[in-house]
Amino acid sequence: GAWLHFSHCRRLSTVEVLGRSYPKDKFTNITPSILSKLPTQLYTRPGHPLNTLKTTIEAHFPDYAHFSNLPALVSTYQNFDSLSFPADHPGRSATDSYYVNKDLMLRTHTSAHEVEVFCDGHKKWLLTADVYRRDEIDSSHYPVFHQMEGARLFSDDLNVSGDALARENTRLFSELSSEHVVLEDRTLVDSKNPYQEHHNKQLADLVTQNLKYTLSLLLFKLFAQAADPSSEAPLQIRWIPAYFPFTTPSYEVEVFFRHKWLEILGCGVIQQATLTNAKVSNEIGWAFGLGLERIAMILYKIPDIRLFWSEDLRFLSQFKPGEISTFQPYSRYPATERDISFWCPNDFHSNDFCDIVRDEAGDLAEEVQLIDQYHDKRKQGYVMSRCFRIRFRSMERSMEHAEINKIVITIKKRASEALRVEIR
Ligand code: FA5
Ligand code: MG
Repeated sequence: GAWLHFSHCRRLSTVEVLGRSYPKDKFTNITPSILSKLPTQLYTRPGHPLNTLKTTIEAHFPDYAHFSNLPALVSTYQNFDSLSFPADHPGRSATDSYYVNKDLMLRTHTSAHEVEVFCDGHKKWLLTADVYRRDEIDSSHYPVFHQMEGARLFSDDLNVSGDALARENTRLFSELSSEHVVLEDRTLVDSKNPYQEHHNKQLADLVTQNLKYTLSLLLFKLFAQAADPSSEAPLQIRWIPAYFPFTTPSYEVEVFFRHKWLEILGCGVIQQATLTNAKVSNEIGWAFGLGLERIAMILYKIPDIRLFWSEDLRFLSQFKPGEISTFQPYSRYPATERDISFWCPNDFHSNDFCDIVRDEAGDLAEEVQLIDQYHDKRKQGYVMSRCFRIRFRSMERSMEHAEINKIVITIKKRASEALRVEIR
């Protein structure tokens, strides 16, 4: 559906997204392969690890409102301005985000819906959605992934909400203990990660504590439940200071996984400007955004983020609805590598090249790696030569060399036309 419409419209001035036509302009960079992901909604498929993770987290927050079918197409106001992103924030750039045109884009995070949900009067809620980012290609990055946003508001009057919050924090703290998880906290509120000026410090402190305890308890439950009793070492989790334009203080949580710290969430105390945009300025509150694939990869021991998109029964039939189990690897089909070298114009950006690769090769593109850069002053106009190595592998079948050759020829052709590179 989406693909045909796109190619049909390619020379016209509109692009069709989820059954509606939108005018194109110089920002338009959404590709047919991305459009084809929009209707998928992996997290709604019973038994899919993303669905089980979503329902497990929702069950942990039974008194929160649960949302999960807001459309991915949002305004730049929703995604950025309503959250106080400055005009020159790099996330706004067309090299990082998918634009339908200058006013409409695919959400890059679930925070894009904060203002509308608060505006509807919800004070405790979770929201699950597919999000889209132009990014590199490797085992933990995919241009479509899933986030779950959570948020909670309290009266900004210490006399109204202080005692209940303090009691709740004491209770949450007493529940925080696990043999399977070690928690490390490297955060401090300081001048680099401050409370907001107009907030009562004591209340802001209680809200920050409530955020940390609420999330830590969720992570303890999730990871303890999935912990392998035979594994010697407990899982390590750490809190570190962070920066987001729409929260302060702000934090990120990382988990030690496969010899590296893997970031699983961002969170913080909501900036007053966001609450004012939502017409709830007499509240104070926190919000978090979880990366669902990252957490599912740890819980299920899934080694590659592309597996979430597999239709292979050897993947799908392993999982039972509601049950978190360890992924059993099956034999992989062989990989084929191809190098493509070209001279680049000065405005060359590797995300543009990766998008062409993804668009032509789809999930056959396992990794794109820049293996060589070469500088030549004598060559007019084109000073940089770059060599990219593309690794192709199918998750479900073996591939013919002729098939790969055909894809590579098309990638070269499209790169020379659209990116004005000169193939070497
Ligand atoms: C955000 O998207 C913020 N909206 C999170 C937030 C919400 C902060 C509410 C404060 C309040 P970030 O870009 O760090 O932050 O992404 C959040 C999480 O999404 C990351 O921690 C990571 O787990 C996941 N994530 C980010 N990029 C990718 C990717 N390319 N592939 C898979 N997961 C990703
Ligand atoms: Mg981050």
